[in-house]
Amino acid sequence: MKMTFRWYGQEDDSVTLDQIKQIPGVEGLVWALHHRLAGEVWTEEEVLQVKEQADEYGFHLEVVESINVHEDIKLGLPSRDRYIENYKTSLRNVAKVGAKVVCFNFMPVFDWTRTDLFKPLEDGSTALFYEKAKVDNMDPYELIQEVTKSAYTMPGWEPERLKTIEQSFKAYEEVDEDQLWKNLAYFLGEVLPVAEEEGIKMAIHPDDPPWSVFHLPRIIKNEEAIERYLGISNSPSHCLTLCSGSLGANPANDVPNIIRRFHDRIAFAHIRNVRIYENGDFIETSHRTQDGSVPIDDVVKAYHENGFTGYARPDHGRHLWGEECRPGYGLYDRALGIMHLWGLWDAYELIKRKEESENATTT
Ligand code: CS2
Ligand code: MN
Repeated sequence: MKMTFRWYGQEDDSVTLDQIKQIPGVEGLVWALHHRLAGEVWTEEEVLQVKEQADEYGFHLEVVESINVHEDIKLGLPSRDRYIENYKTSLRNVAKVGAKVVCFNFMPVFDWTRTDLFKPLEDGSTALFYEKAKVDNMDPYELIQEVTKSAYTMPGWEPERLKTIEQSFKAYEEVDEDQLWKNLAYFLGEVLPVAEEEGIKMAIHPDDPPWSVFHLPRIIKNEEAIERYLGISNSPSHCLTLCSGSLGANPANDVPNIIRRFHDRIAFAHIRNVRIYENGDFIETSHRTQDGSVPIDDVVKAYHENGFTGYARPDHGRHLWGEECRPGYGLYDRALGIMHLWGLWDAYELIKRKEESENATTT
């Protein structure tokens, strides 16, 4: 397991590279050109700038999250080919700074959806919260206004995109899940050969939450969908980002089991916990199994027993000790999360070593 940490860049992240350097075992930054809109080319010059910053601290840039997919590609519009060409150019350019995994998602209109970015937990910290009744019953525009009234916005809810959101909703009236699958397959058919050439694994992130929101189609939701997804291509570049918190928001998803089944196609592991309530609400918690509904101890075990050598990151964290940060992306809880993941991993390593030496002495 190669540990990484998501960083939004010098201008946009409250967490500094000095701080990340002090978290044990972090070797690389999960990065992106966050100022680039979906569909735009990431230029060589810009990615080289990020490389310079990372080099100063000895971090690699092997994991990109995300090169976002333009809405026209998801909608299957004729203009998609232009954006796909730009995507290929971006892939070639990130390969120049050592990218080996590119995370992306295929969620219409929005990236992750929450109704409260700073919901208090009983311990006094705050965390990202999803209230099902609100998403089910509120007009998306009203909800966006309410959620983003703080200084922060959510990915996909940026002001420049909100202007076109009405149009996007209209366009999706013509696109059902089957059509979205076809558009995804078309996109992959184009980009996978380039990814292969460049030694990059394209790792799709599951939908968060893993169900339809605002009547938009969503397809990467469960084990069955992952199976269907992997069936699209045999390319070694055709891989997964396995997000325990996204899939884990639906109690029907047995996350450790999904990891055991698809481990050889998981290029990137997002590890975090969520606590699910009976009414369908959920809140993000500490990584510990006891604090949420996802058995993180067994998630790590599933990776460990399969000798997982891919990349991992702690994904989101709570906001602790008054930290001011991007929602879900503070320093403290993600650092605690990493230590928890290492603690589990090292314990499973120790058990394995002991078993091996016992076996060696008895045979
Ligand atoms: C996050 C996502 O929701 C999550 O679990 O990790 O925001 C993720 O960064 C993107 O959806 C990946 O494209
Ligand atoms: Mn994730």
